Amino acid sequence: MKVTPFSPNCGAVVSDLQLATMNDAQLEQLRDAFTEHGLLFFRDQQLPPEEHLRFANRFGKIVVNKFFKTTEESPLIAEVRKEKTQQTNIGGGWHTDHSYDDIPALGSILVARILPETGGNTQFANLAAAYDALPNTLKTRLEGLRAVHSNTHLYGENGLYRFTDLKDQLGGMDRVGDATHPVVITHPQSGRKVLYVNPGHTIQFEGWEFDKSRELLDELYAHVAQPQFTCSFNWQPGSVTFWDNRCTWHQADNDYQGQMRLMHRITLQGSELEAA
Ligand SMILES: O=C(O)CCC(=O)C(=O)O
Ligand SMILES: [Fe+2]
Repeated sequence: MKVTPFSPNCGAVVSDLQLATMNDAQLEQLRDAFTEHGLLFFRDQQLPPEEHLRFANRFGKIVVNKFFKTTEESPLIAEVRKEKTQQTNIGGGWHTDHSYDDIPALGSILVARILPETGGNTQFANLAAAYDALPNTLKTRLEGLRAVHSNTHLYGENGLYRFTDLKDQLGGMDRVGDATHPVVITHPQSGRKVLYVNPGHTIQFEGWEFDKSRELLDELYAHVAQPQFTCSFNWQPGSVTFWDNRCTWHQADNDYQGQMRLMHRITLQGSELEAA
């Protein structure tokens, strides 16, 4: 198995490995690569739903998303679907999955099922690298802060998604809720300091006025979204990505109107996040 950086600060490509048939030693190597990079890309995989599930179960414990439809094949696999006729896509803005849970997801394993001819890339950002590059004054300001993460503004009764053509694809309107997490966490595996806020779910710093929060969050978001911390993955049939939700953001390009795109996602359970 070979692990090659995808871009200087964002992701790595794992080659010479079939996820479906890897042995236990390879799985351990894969864990190390996942800890080091937080974002792994795989090409030319044979990973039908039952093998997708088996890989997820070998790596960790599966956790089911509260809002997405699941696949016909398994209630443990979420469907990230955009029909030809739909305008809105799932995950079209920068976010990290499940940060609104008290115990956010460890990571997500996304498998391409139906792809548009071109477009439909997924972009990623590295929040450990972004934290390291913050000016010291800003690092000091973030010390000890906690932030509120929510899903109500997206999936609640009056949430953004309810006013789009995704609404019939989403359930769980009554399962919305918030959680608070440290703004700078120590990553449970790598031990690196990570900036843990994201545009999709973080609504404000705990105990701060909304406007003051907004100002600092926007400054942090602009910092993270810079090219040196981000990358864009072009899907091909057989592509798989596996990202760590504690140290990355992602967003799906919505640049293929009139074409269909279908992905299968399995999310893995994480652990409580500790302040750095
Ligand atoms: O469709 C994609 O590329 C990613 C969508 C997304 O946000 C997710 O699967 O968590
Ligand atoms: Fe997502």
